[in-house]
Amino acid sequence: MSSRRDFLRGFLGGGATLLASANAIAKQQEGHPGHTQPVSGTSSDGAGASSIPVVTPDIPDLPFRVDNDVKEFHLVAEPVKRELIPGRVMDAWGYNGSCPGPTIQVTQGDRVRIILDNHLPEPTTVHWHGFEIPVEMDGMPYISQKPVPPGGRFVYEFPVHQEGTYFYHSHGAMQEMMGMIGMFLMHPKIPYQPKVDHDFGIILQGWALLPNSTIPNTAGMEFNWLTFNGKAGPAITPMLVRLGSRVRMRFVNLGMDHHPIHVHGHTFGVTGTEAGRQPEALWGTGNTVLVGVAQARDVEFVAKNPGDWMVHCHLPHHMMNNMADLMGERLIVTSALTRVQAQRQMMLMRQSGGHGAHPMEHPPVAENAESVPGFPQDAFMEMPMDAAVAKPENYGLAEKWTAGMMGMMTLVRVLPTEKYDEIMAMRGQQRPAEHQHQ
Ligand SMILES: [Cu+2]
Repeated sequence: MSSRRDFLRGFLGGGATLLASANAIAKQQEGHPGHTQPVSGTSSDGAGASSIPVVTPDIPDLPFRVDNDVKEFHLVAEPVKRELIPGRVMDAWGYNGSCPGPTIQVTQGDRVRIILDNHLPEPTTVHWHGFEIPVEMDGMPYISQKPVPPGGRFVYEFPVHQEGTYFYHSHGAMQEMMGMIGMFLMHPKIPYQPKVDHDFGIILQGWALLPNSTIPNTAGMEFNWLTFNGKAGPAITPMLVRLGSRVRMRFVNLGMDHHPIHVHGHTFGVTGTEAGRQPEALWGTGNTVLVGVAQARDVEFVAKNPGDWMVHCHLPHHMMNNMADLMGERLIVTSALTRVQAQRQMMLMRQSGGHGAHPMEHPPVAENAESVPGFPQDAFMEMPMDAAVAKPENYGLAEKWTAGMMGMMTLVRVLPTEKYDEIMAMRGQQRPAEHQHQ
């Protein structure tokens, strides 16, 4: 395993690093990039008066300006390039250069204005999923408003009286499948109890992306790329938390499949749905939560067990990249693959899956492997690409960790304080352009 110095050189592009100054930056950014202030805090009773901002890994927040007590956001619907894993770029649609769209964070009681500009080649609208707002603001094309033409603008404005994990999306079915969704987080006026130390949001999506195409087949039913916040494992940025802290994770699903999201090493309560906070009596206990289409689920737990713990969809085919390639091969080859065929399968995956730029590597297989019915299964899918996804949040993970990460798989890294601070310092040092494989 490389030393920290080597690692830093890797992602900073060489040169010495000044951890001292990085520490200072990280102190400000700790836990929530893009925010240095709590998002609410209207009451004056000091600690306990505000919620911490939610971190949506690999997705930026949408900035706003305040105009006479109205929080005004500017949302631009447009085509977006999204790199699922290094080397595999998708032509999706989204908002403000991001797919999923940027995260909107407001506080219960806010009045919100969202100026929508349509830079798509066809009409669109934005629906505010589950919002209790006047029907003219509901974003239903032809029903509650005229579709916004290409180059057109529509201004949504409404008071927010709810709280919880919400989202916005186009109400065109195909546009939804092109990625047009974003999180809309309503922080409660009075913070939830018990307070959490870390708060994360993840959008679950599935894509039918044929090996020779960069454009998702929005009518297809064979979903071969499965993403958290528009990234597939191992390119998804892990969630970093302090050992002993209380953690909330919010999951939102918009796609054609339901996703049972499983957290390793911890037991959680389901504290919220797509309609806000649940009464404590309903939280229950679990380690897997089914997030159905159009649903949101918040889970909370105390990160009491140190280590790098998996957070993933438990549908086996959602723990893979490039399902279509595999299915193509398996349809042609009805019996077990020979070693030669397996090698071809691996080549195919490398070509279409972004592994082409990385050295071919696979785990050892037995000498008689091809005579064993069923071989291969996972052997040629597990290809490490640690260097390609190196970033502070991945620092210190086991060598070849990336070989075990595909599809809807990421980590919650429960770190002792020193280690947490060290990585946050590295992150503070890193320039944004090098951070995102966007
Ligand atoms: Cu799934």
